[in-house]
Amino acid sequence: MRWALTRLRAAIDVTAYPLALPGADEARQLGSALRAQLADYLLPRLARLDAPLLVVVGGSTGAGKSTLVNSLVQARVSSVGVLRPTTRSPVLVCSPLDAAWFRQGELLPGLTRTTAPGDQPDTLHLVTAPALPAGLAFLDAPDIDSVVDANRALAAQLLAAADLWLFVTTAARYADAVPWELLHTARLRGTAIALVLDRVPPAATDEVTAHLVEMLAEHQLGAAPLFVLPETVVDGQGLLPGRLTEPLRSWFGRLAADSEARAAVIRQTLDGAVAALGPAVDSLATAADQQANAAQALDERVRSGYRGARRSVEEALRDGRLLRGEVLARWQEFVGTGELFRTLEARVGQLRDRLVAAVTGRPAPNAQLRSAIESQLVTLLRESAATAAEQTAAAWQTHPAGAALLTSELSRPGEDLPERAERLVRDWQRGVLELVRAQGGDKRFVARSAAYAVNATGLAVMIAVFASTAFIPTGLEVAAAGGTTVAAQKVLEAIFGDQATRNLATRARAELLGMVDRLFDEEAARYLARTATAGVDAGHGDQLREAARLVDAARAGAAETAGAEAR
Ligand SMILES: Nc1nc2c(ncn2[C@@H]2O[C@H](COP(=O)(O)OP(=O)(O)OP(=O)(O)O)[C@@H](O)[C@H]2O)c(=O)[nH]1
Ligand SMILES: [Mg+2]
Repeated sequence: MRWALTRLRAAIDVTAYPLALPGADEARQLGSALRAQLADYLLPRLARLDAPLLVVVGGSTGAGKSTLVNSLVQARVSSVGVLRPTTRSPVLVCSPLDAAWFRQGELLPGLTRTTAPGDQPDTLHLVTAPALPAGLAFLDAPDIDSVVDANRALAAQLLAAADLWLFVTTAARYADAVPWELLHTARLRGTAIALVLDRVPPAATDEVTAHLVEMLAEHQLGAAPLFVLPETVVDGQGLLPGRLTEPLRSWFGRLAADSEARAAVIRQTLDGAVAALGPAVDSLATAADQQANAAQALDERVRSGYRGARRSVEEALRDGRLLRGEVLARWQEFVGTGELFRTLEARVGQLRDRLVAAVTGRPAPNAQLRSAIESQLVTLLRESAATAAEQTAAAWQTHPAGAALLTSELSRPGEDLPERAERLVRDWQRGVLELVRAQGGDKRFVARSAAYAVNATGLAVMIAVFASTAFIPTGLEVAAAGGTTVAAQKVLEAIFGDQATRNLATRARAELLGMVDRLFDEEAARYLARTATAGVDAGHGDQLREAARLVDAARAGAAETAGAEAR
């Protein structure tokens, strides 16, 4: 069983609920409460079933808890005060014979043992009381309904470490909601509970007691022992008169004397606490699954946003949009005047030779066309990246976890995107020229082997990429631009009519799209890093369920062994 619980604790430890989903806060709180209970109580208790029974005295603010503990052990071990709340740092009082166990710090290991009273919530003031029999200890806890947050949290943590809850409330406060919520939880969990109705005005005793008994029955707590203490005057030491606390003291005395009765109380609370782990861990697992699903959904929105960007680049390459404006003008300039080409024959080989010839000795238009292509492409990439960043941000904004992770810089392209896009295009252009040069061995292709020829062909290939379907810019500014355009178009037609150019263009296009993919992957990675660093793991839900299943199996095994022993 301890092994199964240790494993469960590890599974709870590694599971985080970082995404801002409804229920995540609750899961975080439940997770840390369970972790605390395993460390504070379940593991040390299972390791030492014979350790003293710990009675945690909890209840309403100012109900007289500290006074009661002092009176039960016949010493002023815990401060009593008129200012609420008085008890901020818990006080544990035990027999000197049990002091070593509590000092050792197996139980409630997170609390530093002190030998003097303090007001730090992370300390445990240890006191011994010779009047207290061995085998039984009291822990005076802060108020469970405190106005001080730390008090409430600590009180809940201490109650989860109790073998027995001694609930103290008063005639004035017994109907308050908070104690009943805690009592309800305790009952569901099977925790051993006893109650003290303190400071009851004698005249109201019957009425108040009857009402409380009714409420206990309603909450299925009718079996819990109830002690009613009338309002009284405390003595000079601040202790209650002995005859009033006598029934309570003798009840605890009997429990201390009877090791079997004590073991039964411990077993009841322990079994209940272990059994309650299952449903609690189940709800953690559900929350963990929701985290994983949300992380996946957010990532999918990112991928879909950048798939859209990739598509828009592909489309722009396909629909000839890039062949307009500056690129077209430079292309026309590049291929020369209409004069030259009007006389061209349609034969491709000749045309190519003419093209090369036309370009030879005319480096300026060459460079201009190349930079026109570059700036067109860079603009396209920047626009597509900007749209993707914006659309992904919008998609995240509508998701609660996404909205929480979103930052304004995510909704814009990466800061260095412009440079990366420029580098990409230049690299690609260089790559296209390489490709052409590599074909240089094929004399058919670069007849003159001059750098100009490579450049000219390379640029023609790039242009071909911009019009990569059977598309020729027919109707596109043809009429307007007149002869020059017609010539340029003829060259295009010729280029497209040429299988070798088409093959090169296909390769160049694939290369460009591959580079664009990597560029957008890097852009998307900024988003994906957000969900990745959040630390959600899709396996955590199943790990939790598996760990809970092992705890259940260990419980069933333990029950069977106990049954066999009983027979
Ligand atoms: N007259 C009278 N006063 C009591 C009785 N019980 C407690 N008091 C006083 O009520 C005040 C609060 O008592 P505490 O014992 O400090 O109450 P507490 O529940 O420990 O309070 P917190 O730790 O602040 O939650 C003190 O002034 C006590 O002396 C009682 O039965 N009769
Ligand atoms: Mg107190």
